[in-house]
Amino acid sequence: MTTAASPAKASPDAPNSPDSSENREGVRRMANAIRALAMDAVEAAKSGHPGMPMGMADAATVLFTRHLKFDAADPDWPDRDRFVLSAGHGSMLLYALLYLTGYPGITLDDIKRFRQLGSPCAGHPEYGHAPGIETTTGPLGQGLGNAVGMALAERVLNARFGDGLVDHRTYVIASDGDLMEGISHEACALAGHLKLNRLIVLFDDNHISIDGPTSLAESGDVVKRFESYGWAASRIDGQDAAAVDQALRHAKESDKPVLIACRTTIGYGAPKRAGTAKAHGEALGAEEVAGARAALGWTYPPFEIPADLLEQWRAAGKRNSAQREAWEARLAASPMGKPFESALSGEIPASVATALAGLKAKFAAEKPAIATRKASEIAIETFSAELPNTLGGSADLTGSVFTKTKNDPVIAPGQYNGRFVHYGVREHGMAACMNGIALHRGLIPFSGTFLVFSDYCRPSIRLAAVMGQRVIHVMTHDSIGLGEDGPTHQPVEHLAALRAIPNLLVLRPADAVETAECWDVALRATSRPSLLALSRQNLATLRVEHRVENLSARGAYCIAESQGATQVTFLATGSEVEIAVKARDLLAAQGVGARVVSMPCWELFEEQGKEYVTAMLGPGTVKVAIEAAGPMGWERYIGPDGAFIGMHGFGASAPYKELYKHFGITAEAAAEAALRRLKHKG
Ligand SMILES: Cc1ncc(C[n+]2csc(CCOP(=O)(O)OP(=O)(O)O)c2C)c(N)n1
Ligand SMILES: [Mg+2]
Repeated sequence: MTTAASPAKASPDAPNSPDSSENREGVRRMANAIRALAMDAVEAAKSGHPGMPMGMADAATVLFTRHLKFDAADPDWPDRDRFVLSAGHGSMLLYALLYLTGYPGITLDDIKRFRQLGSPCAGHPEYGHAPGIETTTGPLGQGLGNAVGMALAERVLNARFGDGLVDHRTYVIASDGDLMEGISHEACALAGHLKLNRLIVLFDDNHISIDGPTSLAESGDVVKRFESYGWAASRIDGQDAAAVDQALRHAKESDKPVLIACRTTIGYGAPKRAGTAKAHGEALGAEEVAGARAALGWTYPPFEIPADLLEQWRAAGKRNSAQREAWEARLAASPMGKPFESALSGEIPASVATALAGLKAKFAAEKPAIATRKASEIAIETFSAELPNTLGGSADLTGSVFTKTKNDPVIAPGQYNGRFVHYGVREHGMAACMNGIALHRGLIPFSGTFLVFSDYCRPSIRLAAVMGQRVIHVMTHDSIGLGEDGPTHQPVEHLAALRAIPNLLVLRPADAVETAECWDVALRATSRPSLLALSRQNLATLRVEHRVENLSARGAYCIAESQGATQVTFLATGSEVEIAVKARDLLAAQGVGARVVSMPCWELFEEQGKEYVTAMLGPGTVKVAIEAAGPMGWERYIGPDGAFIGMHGFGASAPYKELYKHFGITAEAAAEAALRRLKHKG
C-alpha cells in the first residue's frame, strides 16, 4: 500500500520541514488563527460549521504557507495553483485563509458579517464573491468534480502552451460526504485513468458526518478505493504539520493523482464537542468557545489576530510574488503569449460568426433533411477550425451525440494534446468536470449525452448556472422522436425542468439553420451555460431563405407568416416546428390564416422585452403550442384558452412516426385544436 504519497514519518532533516518543535508550534499558532476566526464567525452568525475548519486548520496552514503556489496580490495569476474547498460547509476555513494571506476581497469586517446579506463570506463559498474562491461549493462532491476538470484543463493547456506558461497543481480539501457522493467515484475514476498527477486531494478523514460517526453508513476503505482508481493514496495524522508537509512534498513528485487521508478531529479544541457530530454544523456556544480558547492557548478576544501572527500569514501570501513576476516576464517574451492570452480571454474570434453564417447560407441553399444532432456535428466542425480553444467530449455516446469531429485528437492517459475527452459513462462527473474546465479558463468545454440523462447532470448544470459559467451541453435524442428505445430514454419533463433553472439557456433548434444559430448563441454566452436539445430523427430545413441575422438569438421569431388575416398562432420548438408549419398549411387550405413562431430559446425570448414578446405571441389569436414534451410552462404563452399538443405522460417503444401518431402530436391534431378553439371563440 506504500505509494509515492505515503510517507510514514516526516524526516526531520528535510528542507523547510516544520518538524522542529519550534516550527510545529509556529504552524499550530497560525492554524489557531483559523480556528479562532471560524469559531467567532459562526458564533456571531449563530449558524455555520466550525468543526471542519477546526480539524483541518493545521493541514490548510501547511498547504497555504509552504506548498500552494499563489500570490494574494494577484489572485487571477493564470499559473497559480487552484485550491478547491469541496467541503463547502467549512467555508470559514477558506474565508479565514483568504483574509489571513491578504487576498483583496475579504476583510475582517466581512468575516464578522459571515452569512449575512451582502457579505462575500456567504454560508458556502460562492464563486465571484471574492477573489480566491475558485468555485462555488456546498453540494458535496461537486468541488471535487470541478477540481478534476481544473486538473485536466491544466494538463491540456500545458500540452498546448508548454511548461513555461502552464505548470500548476490543483489542491482539494474534501470531506467524508464528498467521498460518499457518487459523483466522487465518477470524477476520481476518470482522474486516475487519465493520470492527472497534478491533482492532490486532502481528505478530511474525521470519521464524522451529520448523523454521527461515519460507521453508521460507511465501511469502505477510501485509500484502497482510490488506489484501485490509479491514485496514490495514503493515511497520515492530519494534525501533524510535519506529516502533512512531507505528504504534500511526496505528492508533488507523484505520477498519479494523490489522495492524502488526513486523520483529524472535528471541532478540534472544543472541550465537549470535539470529535462529535455536534461540532459539525452549529455554533459552539460561549462555554465551548471559551473552553476551546483555553485548550488552544488562544488568549485573544473575538476576531482579533495579533499583529505578529497576521504578519506571518501575510508573508505567506507574498512568498510566490517573485515567481509570479518571473512568469509574467516569460509570458511577455513567449511567442505563445498571444494565443495563450487569447485562450484565457475566452473571446470568440469574429471568424467564428462568419464561418457559422456561411454554414447557415449553405444549409439554406442545400436544404438538407438531417437530424439537428447531425447539423450540430457539422457546426462543430465548422467553428472548431476557427476556435482552437474548445474541448469536446461525450459520456460514452460519441457515435450518437456527434460531438467528436473526425479531426479531433483524443485525450488519453499522459497524452493531453487533444481536443476530445472520453468521459466514460459518467454524466454527473462529466458535467462537474466541465464546470471546472470553464472555471480554470483557457478552454470552452462542450460535451454530450442524451437529453433524458440531463437528470444525471442536473446538480452540476445548476451550479454552472449559479456561477455563470460558459459550459455547453449537447443533449440529443430530445423527445419521443428517438423512437424504439422507449420511455426510459424518451425525455418528457426534462425541457420544463431545465427551463426552470435560472440563467441556463435551453436551446431547441428546429432545423440545421437554427442549429448553427444556437451554437453561435452558446459560444457567445460568456456568462451562462447552454444546453442544446437536439433531435435524433431527420428534420426538414425550414429556414430556406438565408438571413445573416441570428434569428434564434431572439429566442423566438415568426418562421412562417399567415396567409391572410391571422387567426391562429402556432408556437413550437425543435422537431415540432415542422408539424406546426404543416398545420398552418392545413388551415390555409381551409381559408384560416395561421402563423408559426419558432421558439428555440424561451429564456432569450423573454429577454427581448414585453413589446416583442406580446407581438410575437399574436394578441387576439388562438394559440396552439406544439412540443413533444410535457405541457408545464406553456400555459404562460397559450393562456387559459390555448391548446397544447404534446405529451401528457411517458412515451412508448415504437418507430417514432408511429409514436407521434399514437400520442396525437400531428399537424392534423394541431389544426383541429385550432379550429375547435376558433369555433368556441366565435
Ligand atoms: C449533496 C449534498 N447532500 C447533503 C448535504 C448536507 N450536508 C452538509 S455537510 C454533510 C455531511 C457532513 O459530513 P462530512 O462531509 O464528513 O463533513 P464534516 O462533518 O466532517 O465536516 C451533509 C450531509 C450537502 N451539503 N450536499
Ligand atoms: Mg466528516
